[in-house]
Amino acid sequence: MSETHPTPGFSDGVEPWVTVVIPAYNEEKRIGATLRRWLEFVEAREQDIAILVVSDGSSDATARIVRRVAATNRCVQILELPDHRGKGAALRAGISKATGRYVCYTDADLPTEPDILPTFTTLLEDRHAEVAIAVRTGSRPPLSVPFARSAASTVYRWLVNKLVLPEVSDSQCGFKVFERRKVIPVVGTSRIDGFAFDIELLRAVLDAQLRVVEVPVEIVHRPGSSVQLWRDSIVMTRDLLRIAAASGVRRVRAWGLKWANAG
Ligand SMILES: Nc1nc2c(ncn2[C@@H]2O[C@H](COP(=O)(O)OP(=O)(O)OP(=O)(O)O)[C@@H](O)[C@H]2O)c(=O)[nH]1
Ligand SMILES: [Mg+2]
Repeated sequence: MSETHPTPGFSDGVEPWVTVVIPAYNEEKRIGATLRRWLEFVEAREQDIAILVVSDGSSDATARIVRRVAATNRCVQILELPDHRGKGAALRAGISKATGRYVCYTDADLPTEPDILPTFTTLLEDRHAEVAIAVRTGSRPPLSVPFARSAASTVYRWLVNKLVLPEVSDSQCGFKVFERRKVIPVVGTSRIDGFAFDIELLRAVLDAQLRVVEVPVEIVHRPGSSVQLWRDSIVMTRDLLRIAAASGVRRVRAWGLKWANAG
């Protein structure tokens, strides 16, 4: 598609404006269309944008599809990890390879149109913030989303807010942008391999006194979710409790230190 387009990021050392990291596990049905939309956006922009898809042992055609797109679009690259460890592990690996001023990470099912990206970077600049996260607006999920799935999502969102992230109204929306240099050290401290990666990262970002801004976004629901309700709910709840416990321990330690120094 864009042999003549400047080559952001990957092949010739040009630093992109943003690296977009897309975790993708068995996404053969969705990743092709998503990359097409991103490439349309990239071609319409002056700034260089690099797109890095991270597949960790997908057993379908995901990697083949992305490799084919990457062969003719130098702004696209795939990172193939041998072991299947989860979305968080894939994001951590992808983000560590990102270059440029900003990193955006978003889902392979294109939860929102790419052209929302400049709104996020402008907001980061205007508000002197380091992280901008999409938060789902109050619109009800479509009927195609099973009731049990949307109920589990609502309960989980509430638990996250009460236990770990009172400052954030929606940690799980699949579109986030951050200042790479400021946030990379925080990403380096994260440990969660699964879907709760976002929660751990946002808690650590806030604990590091970095600023998070929220951007209300209308999300598009597409069929083909990678979430397995029971299995993933159990793992996500376990990870949430781990993050809550670790954050509690850190807070108690900080109080202890403050108290000892005051005495
Ligand atoms: N690399 C990698 N990506 C994953 C893994 N699990 C999920 N993902 C990706 O994480 C993103 C979010 O997954 P979705 O299936 O859209 O789940 P969701 O957005 O939380 O929920 P939905 O509302 O059902 O879309 C997608 O890009 C998935 O391909 C994994 O184990 N490895
Ligand atoms: Mg999704």
